This record gives sequence, structure tokens and C-alpha cells, in this order.
Amino acid sequence: MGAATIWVPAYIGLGSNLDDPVRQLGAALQAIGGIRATRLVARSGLFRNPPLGLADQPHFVNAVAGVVTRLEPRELLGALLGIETAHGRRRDHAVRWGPREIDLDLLVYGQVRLEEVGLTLPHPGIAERNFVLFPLHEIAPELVIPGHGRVGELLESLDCSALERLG
Ligand code: A4P
Ligand code: MG
Repeated sequence: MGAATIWVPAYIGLGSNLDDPVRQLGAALQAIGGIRATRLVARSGLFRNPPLGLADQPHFVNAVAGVVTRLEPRELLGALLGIETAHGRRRDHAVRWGPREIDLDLLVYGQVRLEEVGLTLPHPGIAERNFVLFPLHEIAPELVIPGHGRVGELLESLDCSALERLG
């Protein structure tokens, strides 16, 4: 499919808690930089933090990337799922909220709000997750998350003391 002529800002959440998470995130960021019709323009630091959901699993490392893209939301999501697969995400033993080699979520795409099978925008849970909002705030403090509000303001009501910046 041909890419549109408009560049749209989008934000991608990265998470890993298996098989050397720091390496996983580095490789995924590099792969995001290689997505067609897309440019990586910002990346947050890496943050180690305890798991949300199932407690009995290793700590996560999370980060957020900012891109501009000429891809449609579904095309961009497809590229992200392709990177997950190429980077060893095994879905055969996948448990919701369970451990994973790499998880790439399309957090925000422009000001689009969407609820379809296989794609919800903004990503659900975004406004309550410190491991999403804190790194997002590093690269886009003034971003307005459609339906939720400004990142800086959302962050004020969250406890981020468990996030450990790795670099
Ligand atoms: N999908 C729909 N909308 C989107 C979107 N905006 N971005 C669909 C990405 N995917 C989206 O995803 C399942 C399906 O969601 C995809 O096929 C896509 O079509 P998945 O990644 O296979 O499932 P999942 O990640 O196991 O489930 P879910 O509900 O997405 O979990 P989350 O919300 O990703 O949470 N704790 C810490 N500290 N750090 C973490 O990163 N992550 C999770 C997973 C749990 N606990 C965590 C962390
Ligand atoms: Mg996910």
C-alpha cells in the first residue's frame, strides 16, 4: 500500500521482561527506526519497574519512542507486530499481562480515537500506567492524549517512585 503524504506524530510503548530486556529494547528501537515511511524522532530513557498484573514474573524495562509516520494506524501497528515476531516474541505460551520478550503498543496516533477489533486508540490503560506516562513525559510533556488530557497533568496523580532510570 502506498503511504499518505501527511506525516503524523505517533508514540510507541516498549516493554520487556525476558531474555535481557535492555538488549530487547535497544533492538526494537533500532527496528522502529527502520519502519518504512516512518522516522524515529525521540526516545525516552529506559526504566526498570515492577510488573503490573501478574506479580510473579521478572521486573519490566519500559521506554517510549516518538515517531512521525506516513503510515495509517493499522499499517503502523502491523509493522510493530512484525517487529515483535521478528524479535522473538513467542505467543504460543502467551498469558495476558504475563512475561514477554518484547511488547510494542501503539499508544497514541495523532489525535485519533478508535475502537476496532485489534486496534484501540489511544491504547487502553495509558492514563493509569506510570511506566507509560513517565517515559512519555520525558519526550512529550505537553502531548494531549485524546480523551484523557495532557501528559504532565495525568502524571501528577501517579506514584512513580518504583521506576528506576537505567539510561
Ligand atoms: N491492540 C489493540 N489496540 C492496540 C494498540 N493500540 N497497540 C491489539 C497495540 N496492540 C493493540 O496484544 C494483543 C492485541 O492487542 C494485539 O494483537 C493488537 O491487535 P498483545 O501485545 O498480544 O497482548 P498483551 O500485551 O498480552 O495484552 P495487553 O492487554 O495489550 O497487555 P498490555 O496492556 O500490553 O500489558 N507491567 C510493567 N511494569 N510493564 C509492562 O510493560 N505490560 C503488560 C502487558 C503487563 N504488565 C506490565 C507491562
Ligand atoms: Mg500489548
